[in-house]
Order: sequence, then structure tokens, then C-alpha cells
Amino acid sequence: MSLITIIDFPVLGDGRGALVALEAHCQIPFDIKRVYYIYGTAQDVARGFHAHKALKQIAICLKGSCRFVMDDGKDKQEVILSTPDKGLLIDAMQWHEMYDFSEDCVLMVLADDYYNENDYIRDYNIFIELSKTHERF
Ligand code: T46
Repeated sequence: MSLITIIDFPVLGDGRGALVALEAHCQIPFDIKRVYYIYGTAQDVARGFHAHKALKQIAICLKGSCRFVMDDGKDKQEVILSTPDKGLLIDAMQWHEMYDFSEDCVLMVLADDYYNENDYIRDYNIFIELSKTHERF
């Protein structure tokens, strides 16, 4: 099973440049309740190292690049995000780690719920235990 779900966004381009429009339940498969973005990450820094119990998110690299490692407790797969017209689905119960941020990386994340620290699983051993009873699809 692929752990990497990439959504291709339509690019409305003309002679002036490119425009990407994202709407809930259209390009983005959920209601968007929160947007955050990560930038200025030092190149030797890794982020993430958690899963969410219920939160669904789409990560879009607006500028530069970074590498995601996605893990469902059985397999790990990785993908490099480097273009603003593609989004990576970070589904519930996917452990994710982010590496190799380019100096100019701006990573925007659309989330289907408000920030809730109780939704995070930050202990990998607990994640492995919980993932055994989680059916993704
Ligand atoms: C995720 C990956 C892709 C808030 O107060 N509100 C927020 O909306 C967020 C996202 C974070 N925070 C606080 C929580 C921590 O004290 O900001 C601090 C840094 O968050 P964290 O260490 O979780 O950051 P990352 O880069 O490891 O993970 C983030 C998101 O938190 C997470 O949901 O899936 O990006």
C-alpha cells in the first residue's frame, strides 16, 4: 500500500505567471480549519516525529524543498516536496518526519481541525502499538 498520496493542483497560468486556487472539498478533501507554515528551518534540523490520532492535513511546499518520511507502523516511504502545485496528504495515524529543508523552504500545511496537542502521538512506541488496531482504508 502506498503511504504517499500526492494531490496535483490545477495551475491557472498565463503570461503573467501561475495561480493555484485551493478550495475545501474540491482540491482539498476536507474542511480547512487551520493553516500554518514552516520556514527558516536550518538544513540539519529534522521536524515532525509524530502522528495525529484524527487530524488530516495537506502539506504544500510553496518554495524550496524538503523530504517527508511517512510511516504507518509497518512500512516507511519517502517523498520530496519541491513544487507548489502538489500537496502531500498527511492522514491520521501516519507517523511523519521531515528532513533536508532547503534554506529557502516554505512549507504550508492545511489542516482539517484546530490545534490540539492531545491529538498528537509523539512517542513512537505508543504509535506502533496504536497502529496495530488502526485500519487506514
Ligand atoms: C505536523 C507537521 C507537518 C501551535 O501552537 N499551533 C499549531 O497550529 C502548530 C502546528 C504548532 N503549534 C506549536 C506546538 C509546538 O509548541 O508550535 C510548536 C512547534 O510544533 P511542532 O513541534 O509540532 O512542529 P513540527 O514542525 O514538528 O510539526 C508540525 C505540526 O505541529 C504537525 O501537526 O503534522 O508540522
